[in-house]
Amino acid sequence: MKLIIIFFACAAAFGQPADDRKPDRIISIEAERFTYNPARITVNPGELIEFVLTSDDTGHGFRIPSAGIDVAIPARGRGEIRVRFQAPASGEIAFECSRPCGAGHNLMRGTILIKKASKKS
Ligand SMILES: [Cu+2]
Repeated sequence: MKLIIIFFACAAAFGQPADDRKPDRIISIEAERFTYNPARITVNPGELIEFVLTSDDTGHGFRIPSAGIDVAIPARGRGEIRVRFQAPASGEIAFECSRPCGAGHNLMRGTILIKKASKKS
């Protein structure tokens, strides 16, 4: 029983990207009412992405529901927040603002598109 618990504890630990790993790609996104720039991002399958998030006005949020990511982006002039995301093998991943920021808050969304793996000939 103990072994099973240890196994799951290790699996959970390895499931999160360790801080000393070098990201495959660093992508800066600027949030402003009520959009992200860029709002559509294309990455390679399986890449470890580090997002650098800043705001050009008020505080915003950055949530990737399918990855369990939800961080607050500080208001303009208050710095940046970095968050890592491991791209899956395929698909389209939605992200959205998670901090009420005004009338267009519910429209503040974006997409991470995973490139199709190129077939070897
Ligand atoms: Cu918002």
